[in-house]
Amino acid sequence: MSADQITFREFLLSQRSQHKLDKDLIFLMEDIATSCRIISHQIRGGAFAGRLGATTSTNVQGETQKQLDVIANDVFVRHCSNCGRVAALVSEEVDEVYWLKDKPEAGDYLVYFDPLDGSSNLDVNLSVGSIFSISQLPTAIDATDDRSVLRVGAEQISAGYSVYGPSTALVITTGNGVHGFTHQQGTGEFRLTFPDMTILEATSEFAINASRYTLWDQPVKRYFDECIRGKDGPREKTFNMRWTASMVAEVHRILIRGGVFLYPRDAGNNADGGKLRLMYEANPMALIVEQAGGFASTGIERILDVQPNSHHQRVPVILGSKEEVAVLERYHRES
Ligand code: AHM
Ligand code: MG
Repeated sequence: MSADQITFREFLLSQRSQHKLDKDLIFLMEDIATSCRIISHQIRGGAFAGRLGATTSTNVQGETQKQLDVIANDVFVRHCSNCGRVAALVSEEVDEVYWLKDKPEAGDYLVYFDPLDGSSNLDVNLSVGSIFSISQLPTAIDATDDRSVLRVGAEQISAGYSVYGPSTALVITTGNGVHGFTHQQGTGEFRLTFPDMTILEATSEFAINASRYTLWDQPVKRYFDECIRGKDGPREKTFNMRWTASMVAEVHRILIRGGVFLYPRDAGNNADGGKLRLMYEANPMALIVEQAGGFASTGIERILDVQPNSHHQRVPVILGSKEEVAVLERYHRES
């Protein structure tokens, strides 16, 4: 990576002139990028700071040390509050909607985020990430009402994630394709390293937590059974399987080399919704995946069309290369 590659700020400013983005959206996205930089820094010092995994230990001053997911949430809340146009924040870490305005105006932003996704990976030093989504209030509201944040995913104006792996990457969309940035040590900048990311239409790689096989619905069992039969099975090709237990890392891999990711409905998790949360996990990833030419589905409907009924709602997730998602949707229809 060279210092000549354009920075995140330069990129956003060029998008602003090409696609007429609101300047406050650019400020907000820069604040989110700053949050990701800080979280990345905190994670890299995690073991030294004694804050990995489920730590709630007391330090030498007798202060309770916060877990990294609580720290990451605080970082997001603090930085997203900088932009005077944010009406409310919805975080995986907080039960309630956090209203920043008493009387939000039309066009004010709603920011949804999972500050540290896949945090079970922290203990074992594997990739984790942050996910965000931005929508807007269509009309002014006189008083805050939590139902106002229940916007359908198709209304998102921006979404993205940061993956804290061997390097820190930031991948975003403002509805004009998907673009990836890598954090450059030294300058501290996110620089554009993966412009116009696209997902291969065909793939022979899938990702699912196969230990949950007995809990899946029939169409997902059928898909899995056929994949593992390889060349001699009905799919007539050899599949590879991956599972990192970190959706951000899975989606990043799919953007780089194709694949399909499933966290389907599962009798061991919430009966109607699988494990992942609609508003700050499934929706942002669905927008990214569709913008990159892939597809995201519950198996039955497009994720971006799911009407939310609660801000922590769960939803089955099947996303990635178009051809495989289509096969899975067909199996759901046929069951
Ligand atoms: P989290 O938000 O509590 O971290 O859970 C979400 C994560 C996803 O990143 C990942 O796909 C999934 O949980 C892994 O779940 P499992 O441990 O059941 O394999
Ligand atoms: Mg999560």
